[in-house]
Amino acid sequence: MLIKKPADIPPSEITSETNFLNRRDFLRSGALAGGALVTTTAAGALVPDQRGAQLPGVTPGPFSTSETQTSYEDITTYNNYYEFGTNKADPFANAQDFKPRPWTISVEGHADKTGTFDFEDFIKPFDLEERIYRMRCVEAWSMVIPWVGIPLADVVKYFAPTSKARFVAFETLNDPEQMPGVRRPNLDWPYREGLTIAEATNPLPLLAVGIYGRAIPNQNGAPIRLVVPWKYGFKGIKGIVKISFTSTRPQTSWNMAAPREYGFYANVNPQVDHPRWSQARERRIGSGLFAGKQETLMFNGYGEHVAHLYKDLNLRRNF
Ligand SMILES: Nc1nc2c(c(=O)[nH]1)N[C@H]1C(S)=C(S)[C@@H](COP(=O)(O)O)O[C@H]1N2
Ligand SMILES: [Mo]
Repeated sequence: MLIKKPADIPPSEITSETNFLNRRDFLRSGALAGGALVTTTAAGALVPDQRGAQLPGVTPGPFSTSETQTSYEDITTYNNYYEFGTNKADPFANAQDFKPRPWTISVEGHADKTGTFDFEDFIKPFDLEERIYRMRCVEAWSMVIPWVGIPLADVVKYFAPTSKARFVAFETLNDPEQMPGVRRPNLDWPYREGLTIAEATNPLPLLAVGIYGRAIPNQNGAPIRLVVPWKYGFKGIKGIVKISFTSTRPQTSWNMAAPREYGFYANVNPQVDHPRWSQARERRIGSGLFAGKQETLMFNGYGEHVAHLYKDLNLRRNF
């Protein structure tokens, strides 16, 4: 065989974009030839239980940007995950021994289907897609990340919320044994987030289980985290253990911590500044110290897909 098996690719090579593109061509050609590695009709999501495992059955999803992808190294070493510390390097340093298996997710509230599911059973009904999304942190930096995940809209429809459900609430694991950050009152644990049902059933949000075609690292939210590309990064809750369908607006961690600074909507909006800094521009991580800043786009550039959700909302008051 001339082609390296993905398992033979050492992690050090993953940062190389050329290598990644070659690997993708390889995956595509495998799909075209009907190869065993990738089937075009995925047989349900599967995430092997090994660190950094190659994810099988990933198909390219819609909405991907062609912008230069942030390196694997930057994506996995510059993080926000307060359960593992408040500095950008802390999650990489402190999350290595975290155990993302066994893992259960409970689905609760106003829905036809509810219950507690093993992670494997939770993802199995869905297909794995790769979507390359622009991500914008409220701290005015950004990345371009090739996520692998299952569309949140499919998950919501599968659990069949009733007419009483107006919001979807998410919670992170709260485990002081494994998460040094939750031993301190930095935030009111567990970390919480929420979306309206209309936002959660929009085609863009993903429940991500991978990056760069591999199982998502602990510091990025293993085994499953939310990705909402038109909102600030803090909506992308990591290490999800609970999903609830609620009739009232759920509390969200950053809004609870500083309501004047972080609202429920948290839509990326260059015209509405954070009280302590401008949101007009952003620094693309990995673009070099002297690259300068680039303009932030309304809804992070995803307006054509989501602007209609907010047409009757005053975005200055509902930030
Ligand atoms: N549970 C939990 N999820 C979280 C956070 C956190 O502190 N705890 N930080 C958020 C913030 S502020 C950002 S910018 C993104 C960062 O995701 P990344 O580290 O994978 O880039 O995760 C979000 N999800
Ligand atoms: Mo953030």
